[in-house]
Amino acid sequence: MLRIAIQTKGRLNEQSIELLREIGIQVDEAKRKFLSKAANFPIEVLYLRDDDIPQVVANGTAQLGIVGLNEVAERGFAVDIAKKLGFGGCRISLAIPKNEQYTGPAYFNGKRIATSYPGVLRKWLEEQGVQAEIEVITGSVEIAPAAGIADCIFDIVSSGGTLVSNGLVEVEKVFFSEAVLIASPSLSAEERAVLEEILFRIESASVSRSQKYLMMNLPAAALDEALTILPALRSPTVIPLATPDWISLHSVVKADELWDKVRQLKAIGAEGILVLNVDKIIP
Ligand code: PRT
Ligand code: ZN
Repeated sequence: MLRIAIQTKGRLNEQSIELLREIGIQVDEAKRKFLSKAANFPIEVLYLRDDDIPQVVANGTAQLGIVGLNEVAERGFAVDIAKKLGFGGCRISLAIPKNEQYTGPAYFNGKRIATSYPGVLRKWLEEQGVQAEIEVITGSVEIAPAAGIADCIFDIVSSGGTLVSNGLVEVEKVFFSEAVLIASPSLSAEERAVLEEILFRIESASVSRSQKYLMMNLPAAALDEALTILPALRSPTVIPLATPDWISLHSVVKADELWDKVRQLKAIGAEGILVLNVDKIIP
């Protein structure tokens, strides 16, 4: 039985559960406790604070985990990054009071910087050859300059709204993060096989999220042109209609090309175009 550690509550909790659901791992949320077994997959879900997830995966208490890359980098435990998951995107940035003149990394010489990410910050300061004082605080880092605890901050930014409302300006984007699936470096062959199955399912789910299923009626004479517009997985499905000289055409298109394709298909006479979400694409 494999164990996957996810965040109990917070920004990554819902999307972690949603991802598990999407790949067919059902966790009964009503019965959520410290540890809960999936109904239909050989896996147990361990709920933890995100700070603790890299450690339990590194020491093998859980074989897998879903956590922000920022936590993995900060904690420094030996874990494998099995997959970037495309949600929880953010960056860790240096920000200074908005009335200050920023002159480049040397600005931070002799400054006191408040952060919950001393490890990532220390590494950057060393790379830049900057001598600064790090004030480690957990939570509400953005109020540190106004409170006189520090001169500037190194904190997570996503929309940037929190910085603006605290009179701060982002001056260095140091570390880019998103949620990742992490794995213990010492998985057994059996555990590795379950991980491979999970990776395969995540890949299928992400491919299907980026695709749309299109159905339309089309004059049969326009088929050749339609085929140049719609390169499907192999080839579009063509079904004769009761109306003579008309066909029904089914195809899969990339979601970001949908409107362009629809416009081109309408131009060659397509009617009654239906667009459906794709649940899974199994290559
Ligand atoms: O309780 P637990 O320890 O598990 O949770 P936590 O409070 O430590 O973390 P949580 O739930 O806030 O965030 C979990 C993870 O989400 C982080 O480790 C990041 O990988 C990711 N993430 C993505 C973010 C943000 N976006 C984010 N905007 N984490 C925090 N923030 C905070 C940031 O600290 C700042 O206070 O949001 C504020 C800035 O947001 P903007 O949009 O105003 O720039
Ligand atoms: Zn945390």
